[in-house]
Amino acid sequence: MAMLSFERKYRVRGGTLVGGDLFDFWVGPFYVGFFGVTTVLFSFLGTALILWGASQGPTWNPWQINIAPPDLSYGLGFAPLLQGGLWQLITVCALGAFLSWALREVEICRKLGMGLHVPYAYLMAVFAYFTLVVIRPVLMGAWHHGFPYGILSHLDWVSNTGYQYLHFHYNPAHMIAVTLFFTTTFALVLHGGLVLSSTNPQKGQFVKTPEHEDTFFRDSIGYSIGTLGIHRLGLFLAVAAVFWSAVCIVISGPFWSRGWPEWWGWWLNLPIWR
Ligand code: UQ2
Repeated sequence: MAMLSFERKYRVRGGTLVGGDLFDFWVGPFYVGFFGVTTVLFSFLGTALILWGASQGPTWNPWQINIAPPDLSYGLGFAPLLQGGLWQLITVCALGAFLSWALREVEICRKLGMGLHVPYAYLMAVFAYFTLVVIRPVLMGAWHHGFPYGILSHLDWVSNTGYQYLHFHYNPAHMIAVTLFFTTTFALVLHGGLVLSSTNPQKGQFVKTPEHEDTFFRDSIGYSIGTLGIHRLGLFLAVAAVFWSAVCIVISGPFWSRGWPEWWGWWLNLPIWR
């Protein structure tokens, strides 16, 4: 079915969570909805605050612009605008925009009668950001522990935070997260390669069936996970990678404040080695 005739049939009112019919319309190709409006408002306000913060700083070099969280002494209280208050407002705008975007996705899913897999997957990324800038700072008692908003400054934060725990690769949750990220790319290269190899034939050749795809993996490794299964696996791997990333940072500080190599003492001290 041509895209336009499909859209004529399915671009109908209803499915909204908030606002009823009020914002139930499209602008060009984009669905608006109540949460489209809040997404735009939060992102414009957040971007304006970043630009104003940059104008109060020492540089317009895009790599070096930095909007830092408050000093440790402000704890979990409000800080003056140029002492981290901007960072706090920008964080609120970012979370407002991310949550609005997720809810706009939910409304679109509901309109189309689809499952909510995409918004839930997206929300896992929002949860990882929330962990970095809210959950961990709250557990550690100061907004100071959030990461700074800047291209190079956030990289410095990641590096410094890692070295604070001596060697982050010894963090067991980090190990799980990294393994899941690599496994995600492995699954995607298998899937992308398999689909292209069977559905994009040379001139004069025919498109192959899913049985060809199954048979390739049965012949080569004795097992095929199936055409639906590979997508379940991909969603699981990607969501789990992000989840364990959030775990690996939230345990660093609130639940383990020494070097991560030392955490493995429990293994070295097992009585079986004596
Ligand atoms: C598969 C299948 C697909 C696929 C892929 C596989 C026909 C189009 C890639 C193979 C995947 C397997 C065996 C799982 C590998 C496990 C991990 C943890 C990476 O069988 O069905 O459908 O795209």
